[in-house]
Amino acid sequence: MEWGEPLGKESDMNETAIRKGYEYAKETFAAQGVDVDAAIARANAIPVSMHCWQGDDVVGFDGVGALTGGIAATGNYPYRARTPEELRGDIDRAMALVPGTLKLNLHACYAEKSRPDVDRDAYTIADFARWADWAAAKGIGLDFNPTYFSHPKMDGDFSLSSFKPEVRRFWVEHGKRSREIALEFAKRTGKPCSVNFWMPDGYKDTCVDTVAHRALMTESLDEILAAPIDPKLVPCALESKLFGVGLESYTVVSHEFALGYAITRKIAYTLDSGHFHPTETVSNKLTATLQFVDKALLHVSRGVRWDSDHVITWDDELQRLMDEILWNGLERRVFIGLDYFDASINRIAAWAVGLRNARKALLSAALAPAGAIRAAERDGDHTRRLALLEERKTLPVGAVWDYLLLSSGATTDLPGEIARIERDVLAKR
Ligand code: RNT
Ligand code: ZN
Repeated sequence: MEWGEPLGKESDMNETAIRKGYEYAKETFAAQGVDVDAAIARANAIPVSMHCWQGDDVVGFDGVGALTGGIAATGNYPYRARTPEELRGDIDRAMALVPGTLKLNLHACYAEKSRPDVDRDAYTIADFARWADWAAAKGIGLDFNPTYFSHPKMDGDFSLSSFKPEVRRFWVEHGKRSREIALEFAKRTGKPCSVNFWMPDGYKDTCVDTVAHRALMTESLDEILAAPIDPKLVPCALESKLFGVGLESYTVVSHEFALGYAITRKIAYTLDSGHFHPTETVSNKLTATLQFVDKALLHVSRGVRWDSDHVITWDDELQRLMDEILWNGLERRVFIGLDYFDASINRIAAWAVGLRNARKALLSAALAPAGAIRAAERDGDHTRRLALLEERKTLPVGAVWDYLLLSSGATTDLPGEIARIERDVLAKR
């Protein structure tokens, strides 16, 4: 066989080799005091919320066309999902490629309107009935996001903090409806439904009254959150951002604003990996903020220069983030969602690669001999701590991962499976 020749898809030999690898890994990890099966169970139980918007370049179905708000999906790979049926089909296909517990993170612009004249300020569960039925049938939970972009009622890029009262009114109502819809989702799926508030509000150039918009934003958010809706069923979160494209100089909901608001209003803080200065990392911020907020929501993403939304790879930061969650037992206080959009590659592959990386990093965190590494730190033995951290990187995580794929029916041949889906399904669009 030539080097690089494709392997047969999940052949018997492959399966035998994977099982052998798993046995080897089990012994290797046991020698480190780690129970592989317990680690798999722990990593699999943590829900990862799949963002619906990777499938159609954040276009949605409530009919507004161009993407605004300082975010952009670049690339023109064919086969974008154009209808709710195509999008749900693609989500099903991507989910089938990923092991472990998943949720779907839905944006309000993915409404399937129950009547043609209903707008975002008046949406109800009726406008999302098909999504609720779909999720309930699959037995998965939903998360929700009001959509404060790509809409004629935006005042430029301002929404909740616009100087125009009628603009604020419309968007405040949208926020209220979003919490009501989320409550219905939670009831129908039997699982909590988070609501993430992200508003692009900001200026391209120097803002000279930086207080006014922030005061309005606070007032609008307070009004949205006034209705008593059980935060256990509908945890609300506020997402900060450093800047947007075309909004480089001033962002109303900056890091300090969002963290301060979340602490004082007792809601969750959303940390998006792409929303900070390039040398800042969300993994470094998580336990710092969790001293003061009860819950955090993650938008796991990958910033590259000025784009905050590249497909997540299994890099050091992703691993560090998952280590922080598992090593500190924060599974119930941190909601993990993904947030990226790449229109330059097969969109189902973009989903699957990122979701698999999130799960892989969770598995690696669960498999790591964290107790031994921490003991070294407690003993003040920083040499041993560093050596153990480096040794950990070459433990046979890959062998356990392959076994997890095999035993959960997620493919061990992702490129082959993607090519098959593209040929048999997508190319017929
Ligand atoms: C934008 C924010 C926001 C969006 C999604 C579509 O910078 O990250 O979370 O990406 O809501
Ligand atoms: Zn985000």
